[in-house]
Amino acid sequence: MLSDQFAKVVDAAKEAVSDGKITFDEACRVIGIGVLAAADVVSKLANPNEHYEEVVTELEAIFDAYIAPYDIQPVPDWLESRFVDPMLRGMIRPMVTKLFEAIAG
Ligand SMILES: [Ca+2]
Repeated sequence: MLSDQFAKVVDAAKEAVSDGKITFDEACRVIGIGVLAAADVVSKLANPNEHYEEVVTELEAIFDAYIAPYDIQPVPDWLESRFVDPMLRGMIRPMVTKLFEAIAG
């Protein structure tokens, strides 16, 4: 399972929400750490392209579990649920795609 290798991303997400709120900077930081962790995982896989969906799914699951439920400060709720959450979540797949292009070829 790749999920063990994303433990540091879960830790970063938990730390960001430990005060009961998450700032936009914290959300971006967690996503950045997630992509770095993915780069580390992908670079160690023998057949990385077989694990593309798994990597995307892991990162989206962490986003859904730890970032989406919290109010991102200072974004108003209506804007967050309609725009900011989908935008941040939507960044994950293209970032992982670029990562695979760069590492897996
Ligand atoms: Ca916080």
